Amino acid sequence: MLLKRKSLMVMLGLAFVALLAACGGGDADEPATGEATDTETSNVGEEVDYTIVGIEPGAGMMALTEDTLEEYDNLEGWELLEGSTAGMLVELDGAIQNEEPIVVTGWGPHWMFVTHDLKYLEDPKGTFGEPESIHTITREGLEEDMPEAYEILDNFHWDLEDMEGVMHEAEEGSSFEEAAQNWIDDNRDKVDEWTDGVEKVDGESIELVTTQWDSEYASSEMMRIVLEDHGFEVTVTPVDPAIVFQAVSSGEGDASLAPWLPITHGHFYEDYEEEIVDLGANLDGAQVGLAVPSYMDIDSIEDLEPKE
Ligand code: PBE
Repeated sequence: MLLKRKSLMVMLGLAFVALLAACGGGDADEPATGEATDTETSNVGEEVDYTIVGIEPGAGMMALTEDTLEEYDNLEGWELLEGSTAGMLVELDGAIQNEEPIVVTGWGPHWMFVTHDLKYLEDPKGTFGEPESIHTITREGLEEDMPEAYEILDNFHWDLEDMEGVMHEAEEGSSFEEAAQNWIDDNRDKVDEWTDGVEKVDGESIELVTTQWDSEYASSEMMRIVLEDHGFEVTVTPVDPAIVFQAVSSGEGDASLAPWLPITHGHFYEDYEEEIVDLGANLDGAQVGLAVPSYMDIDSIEDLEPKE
């Protein structure tokens, strides 16, 4: 289903490019002659129409990018395009195939950095922060109500390669469920460390709220299986980051593995800090920033020219 939608979007994108070429639009002709050395002398801002290709409007990264547009004087006149992660990835893919310049909201863990040769632009003002962590949060009272789940969630920590492994397998065509199950089978020792000594329960219901990015599908599916193996009935509900915090603070959701902190979801965290329990990092080394294909001759956000 997802694949089909993706290829339809690619086809639409190609049709659009073909149309542009047929109309003889000056811009569409450029990439044919566009060698790496050209980018040095030409104006990247102009070439990308002073536009950063963004994702879903509710993403933490979108707010960070808006802050970035305000913080950097050289980004005067730039715009951030709202859309979807799938749409951004199609644009990125198209640009790279034609060796055209493009500036996107990038993050990792994500396969975009594996399948494409990308680099983060340096961020001297630090609006995107340093590499951060993905945290586990729970509602108040979970520790008393469901000590077994609380303990497993509290023990849960895995490495970048673990999450990337699940994401990679899912990207290759497996469902997240299959990929997560395979990871669990291959990493029994790690899972045992989280669950050892924790009593099994008999069909208690627990709701995990999560966001709709692959990294969070990977962690939530994996934890769903681990908790189900421990006797829980698990519901996983994907929502916007703001709703993750709202749901856990109100007790509608029991826990979440999705908050990227301290930066990406920092403003939500600040709003709800008093009403949630933060169990700390479940993964270290997540990163967000503006990303460009490596063939582009710029290295820093400050290299992007203002709109005249
Ligand atoms: N992301 C991926 C999300 C969180 C996970 C960085 C695109 C965001 O809220 O920006």
